[in-house]
Amino acid sequence: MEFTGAQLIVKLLERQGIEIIWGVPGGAILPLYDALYHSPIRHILARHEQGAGFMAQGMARTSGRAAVCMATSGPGATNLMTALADAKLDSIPIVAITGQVPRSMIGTDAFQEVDTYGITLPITKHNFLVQDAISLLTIIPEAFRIAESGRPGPVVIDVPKDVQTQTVCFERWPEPGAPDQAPWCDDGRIIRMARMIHQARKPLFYVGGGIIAAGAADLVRRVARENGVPVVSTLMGLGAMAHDDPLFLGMLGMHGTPRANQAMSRADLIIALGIRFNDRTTGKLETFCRDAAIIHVDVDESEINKLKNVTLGICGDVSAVLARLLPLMMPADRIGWRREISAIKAPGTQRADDLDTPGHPASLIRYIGTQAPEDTIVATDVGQHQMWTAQAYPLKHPRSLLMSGGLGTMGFGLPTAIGAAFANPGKKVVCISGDGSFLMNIQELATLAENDLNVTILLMDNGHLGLVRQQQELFYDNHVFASKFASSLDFTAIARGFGIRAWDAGTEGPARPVIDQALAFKGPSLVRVPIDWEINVYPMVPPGASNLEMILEKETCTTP
Ligand SMILES: Cc1ncc(C[n+]2csc(CCOP(=O)(O)OP(=O)(O)O)c2C)c(N)n1
Ligand SMILES: [Mg+2]
Repeated sequence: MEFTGAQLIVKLLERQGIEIIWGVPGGAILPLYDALYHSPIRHILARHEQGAGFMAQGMARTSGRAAVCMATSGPGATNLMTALADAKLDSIPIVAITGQVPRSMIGTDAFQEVDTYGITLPITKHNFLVQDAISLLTIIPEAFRIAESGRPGPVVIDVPKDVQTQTVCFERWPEPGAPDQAPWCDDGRIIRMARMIHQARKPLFYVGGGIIAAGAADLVRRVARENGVPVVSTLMGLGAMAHDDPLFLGMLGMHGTPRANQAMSRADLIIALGIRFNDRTTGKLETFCRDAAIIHVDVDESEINKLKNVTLGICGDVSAVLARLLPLMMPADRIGWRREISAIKAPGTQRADDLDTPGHPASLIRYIGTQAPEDTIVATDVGQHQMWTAQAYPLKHPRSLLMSGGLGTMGFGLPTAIGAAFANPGKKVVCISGDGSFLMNIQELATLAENDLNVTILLMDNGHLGLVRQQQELFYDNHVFASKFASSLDFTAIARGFGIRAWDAGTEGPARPVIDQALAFKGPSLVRVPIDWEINVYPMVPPGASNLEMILEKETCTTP
């Protein structure tokens, strides 16, 4: 068989089962675009490569499978970086294909040349600079294998233009790339894990994004129920437990529930599943769960004992580990421990108040969650609106909340929601954004409109970079600086300019009926919701403080 490098890439992607690619073309990747012209793979034109990267994330985060984005060399590749770094920190499988200047021009500062391989080394799970078209036969399946194996992550394939046009002969197609078997741990460790749980008086599950990635949410629910063990979650683990499960104590950490943070400090055994002891969840690490024994299960061996020394480390697929643990669990209700947690005082009251105050953003977000279909997918941006969503959205299912956890990327929401809508055509997708974040990828409204996707944007407009203003108020003597927008934008007019249905909950009546209308609308829509700029997200653990030093409301605020 005789193929060009570009044709090879496209055929190998087809054989891999790829149906959609998001990207923006340019000179160094035009041979590949020309090969795509002849392929059944759909190409979706984003308006910025970062948008394309996050659209691929929207598919990967909701499906668990690697999704593909493309960019040209130089500025196309550099525009992709934020989405790649974001995927790296949140362990999302992405395969990004970038064009590169011809091999003979590499290192000459040629037009639109950047060292994509060098730049992406620290922000990808792996990267390739393709030296010869024939090697694509191994590199393309290998990229998918790496992206999806063990702890998932982004992989870059940088393809010089002359490699795309190079013709090669070969005999056989390789097998599509598939994830490796997860590492296997011996029975002894699982038995020891079961024994430690049985012997503990106050055990607590601490679950993270690894549970979602491993498809282990049902198993966590079953093991917890079987043995009466309460559960706390990281931001990335939200959805693993239903929000109203009696065993679920909510999110822990910086904006977590006081009950979750207090329970963590009282537990005598922490069973950490698919988490990485990130500072936003642990607070000051030295004081985090100081008196508890810790079991840590993770598919990535390098996470075990990385930040916190643990009593028992188990490297393996958390789903397989829980499936082996389940038959060893003895029924228990742990009524004493659960009563102790329920009796924890004060805690959580701030959030309950917020939910009961009709104009409070948390209450509006809870309302959206009760009105939207149960299988709705929610993507947020980064800021106060994100934290209110994490605290208040009534989640029932894994993979239904999409957030930039590790990198905290403003601009994540809209393109990720678009990718999720492509991947889940029957479902409603809601994007909860802020007036700061939304502007960071607003150009993707064009992609949204022309593809007529069922995405409703709730734009929480407080005229501020709210979470920054909040930190300035609490920790910098209220020096509100560079976080208030001097001008206010007519977001509904802007949305309409892109061809999107838009309502203004400020001028068109109370927010709830307007939200109802937008949710009922099938297609791209936006509701601007004015938010009182003075409202802060509480509770809040000051950066660097212990999780027990939560600020519950304004009056009690302290400087770290
Ligand atoms: C790309 C990027 N730049 C800067 C920041 C720092 N940052 C975190 S939250 C935030 C404010 C977000 O404002 P907005 O989207 O309006 O949300 P709000 O907090 O007002 O709800 C900023 C600037 C970031 N997270 N990402
Ligand atoms: Mg804002």
